[in-house]
Amino acid sequence: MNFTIPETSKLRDKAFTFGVATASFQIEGASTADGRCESIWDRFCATPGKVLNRDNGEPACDHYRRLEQDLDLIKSLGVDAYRFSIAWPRIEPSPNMWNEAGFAFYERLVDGLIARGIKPYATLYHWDLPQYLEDRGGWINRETAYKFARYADRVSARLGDRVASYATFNEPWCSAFLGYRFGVHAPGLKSHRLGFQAAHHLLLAHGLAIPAMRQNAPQAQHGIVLNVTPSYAQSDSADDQWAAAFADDENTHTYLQPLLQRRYPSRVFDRHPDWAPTQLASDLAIIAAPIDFLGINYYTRSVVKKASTGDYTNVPQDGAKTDIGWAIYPTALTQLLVDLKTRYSNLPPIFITENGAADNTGLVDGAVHDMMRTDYYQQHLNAVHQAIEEGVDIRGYFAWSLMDNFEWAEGYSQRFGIVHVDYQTQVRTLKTSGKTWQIFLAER
Ligand code: IFM
Repeated sequence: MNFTIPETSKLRDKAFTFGVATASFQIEGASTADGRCESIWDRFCATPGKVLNRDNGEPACDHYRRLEQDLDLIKSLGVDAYRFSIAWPRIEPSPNMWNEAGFAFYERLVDGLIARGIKPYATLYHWDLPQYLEDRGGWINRETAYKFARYADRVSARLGDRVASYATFNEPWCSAFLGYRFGVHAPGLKSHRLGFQAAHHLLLAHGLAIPAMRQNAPQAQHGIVLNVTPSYAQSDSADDQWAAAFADDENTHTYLQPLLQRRYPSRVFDRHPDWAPTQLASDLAIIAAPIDFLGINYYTRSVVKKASTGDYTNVPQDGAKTDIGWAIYPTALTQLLVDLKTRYSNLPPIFITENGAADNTGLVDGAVHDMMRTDYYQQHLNAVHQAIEEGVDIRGYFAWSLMDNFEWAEGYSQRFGIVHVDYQTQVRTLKTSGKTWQIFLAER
């Protein structure tokens, strides 16, 4: 099989970056190796009732110990870049203690990629906060933003321009809202107020970190990655239209407006003044530090209607869904990208930093025929192609994920990989989707 992409598409251009993505906690395992400290996800997994089947980050894909083999696997795909995250608990396992073994692991990873002709795309924070920081309030504590900036400085000073692209945060919406507002991710707190306060401190941490990162790695690109699930109104009624606009402000523009326009969307805090975060007058200017790219993670859309109590509710959707229950709706990706370009005159170049499907098709006779996932990629590549045709500056696309891994509160029950992982034997098997990527990438 191969993906069908128009001959003249920019996606066929070698300047367009294709890659695969992972995150530290989801693949590394080795949670006590070489001085790594406990993270909020280790604690959350150990708390009964939080993670399906009480799964945890051990051994995950045992990537920490299988680094060389996994680097060869990435190479075999023919990708231009590999997007990974760095575990803060390996780098600073206790306050102000900078762990040589932690740096050495990521140095081997980065150098191993470069030796194989693959560009390293590093994310500094993909949800694994050191537990000792959570014990002091985590992202509710303003101090954590300054601690992050120091950590980002150390890492970028060490890895420098060997890393082609640095993202401060992956999906601050998830860290703040799933972690502190809805309680379904670590650390499991449930308060609107705390959710927005955590969001503010994550954004502040991003803005505080960027100048030093730029100084340490002047040739690298610096940015941030947001997850966006665009909201569609269930009907044309003014109420439902309002609900969709409110939901987008709450979930997307609460993050994007401070980053690009130095302000929060008024619709949310006018309606809920008690949700507004405590901030200093200078914070928004710090948050809006110029960035070189914006990463967009896209999986699905939502449909909403005005709620009789509260603001809006999600409406169940008909039609095709992935195995995790998320609607397959590629048109929303094109519309989102075009909408961002229209709304934000200073929108930086976009990278689709994650896109993919949970498809739990199993191994049969040594093969995984994950046709739903393969088709999902085809449809979303078409959607990206269409957005480029409509004038959006998109520079790259990363498939989530390189391999099956720990899917947070869903444990190991949901498989997102283009490579199958047998968690008992740690054998990796390229799926049909992975083979399709391989053929497409080789033929560009
Ligand atoms: O697995 C996650 C990843 O960590 C962040 N983005 C969404 C993926 C699928 O849920």
